[in-house]
Amino acid sequence: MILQKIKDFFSHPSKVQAYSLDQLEEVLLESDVGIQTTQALITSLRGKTNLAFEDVKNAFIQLWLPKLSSLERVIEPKTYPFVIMFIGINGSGKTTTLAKLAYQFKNHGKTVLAIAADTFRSAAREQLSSWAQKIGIEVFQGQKGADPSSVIYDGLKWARHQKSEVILIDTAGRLHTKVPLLEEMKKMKRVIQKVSLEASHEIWMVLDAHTGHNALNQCRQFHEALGVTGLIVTKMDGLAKTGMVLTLAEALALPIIYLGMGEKKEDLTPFKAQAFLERLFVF
Ligand SMILES: Nc1nc2c(ncn2[C@@H]2O[C@H](COP(=O)(O)OP(=O)(O)OP(=O)(O)O)[C@@H](O)[C@H]2O)c(=O)[nH]1
Ligand SMILES: [Mg+2]
Repeated sequence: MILQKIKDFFSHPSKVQAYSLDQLEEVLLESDVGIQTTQALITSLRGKTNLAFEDVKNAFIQLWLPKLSSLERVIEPKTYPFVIMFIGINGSGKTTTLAKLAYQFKNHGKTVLAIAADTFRSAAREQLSSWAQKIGIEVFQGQKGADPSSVIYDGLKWARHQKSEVILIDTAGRLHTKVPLLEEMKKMKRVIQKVSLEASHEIWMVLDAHTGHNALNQCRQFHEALGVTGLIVTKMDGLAKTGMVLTLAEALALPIIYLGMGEKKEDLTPFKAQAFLERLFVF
């Protein structure tokens, strides 16, 4: 996808014959792969004769594989309860991802409780309830307009009472630039830490793959405020600018846990570096 320009470059016979590394360098820069990647690729390709598209593809994958592989993370909790709070900007796919994950844990025989801490958007609680019904999990609902931290507090107490193994917390979408909303989330995190002392806590940021360049800013600010423990990139089934995953990997090196591949409950796949990189070259 982001590498369409490289493919085009090699699909013009005249260009291939007359190709030069300088021209390829120009194309790489236009393809949005970044200066560092471009320079590393050009260095690794120097001296090769009859350069073809496959050579660039293989060099690109070799270059990125070690870094991206180090960001894979398998979710097999060793201790329960396992608490995950989902955060991100509006419409990134938090609620849908929560539902998909609930479905996976449920299929592994775990008891799952979803806490509806998005008390802001009017249809949010109904959306989560409708998913929960489909999947067959319980939802802890707060009052509409309630303080999300207090909903989390009550929800976690309820989870303890119910002996829930996996607790998934849905939160309202918010911009990374809105300081009061970031402060609100910090408070939510403090509540989780306080109430579930013995549990493992995760904060997963859900990002839409179409976000483009702004993704880095978003991630950085959420991470600074909260200490994000993992990323989920959604809407990978569309024609996404997946290049932003590379930018994030380079700049922040946060684990990438799952990729969202559609709107159905089954459409969540663990992030695998090799498959991800191969996919960048499918047009
Ligand atoms: N194609 C596709 N659509 C997705 C994916 N994940 C979520 N969506 C869609 O994106 C839209 C927004 O998803 P939500 O889960 O409501 O997003 P959210 O982050 O909870 O939104 P807010 O609560 O309003 O901030 C919905 O129409 C989802 O069906 C995905 O992986 N692929
Ligand atoms: Mg939502």
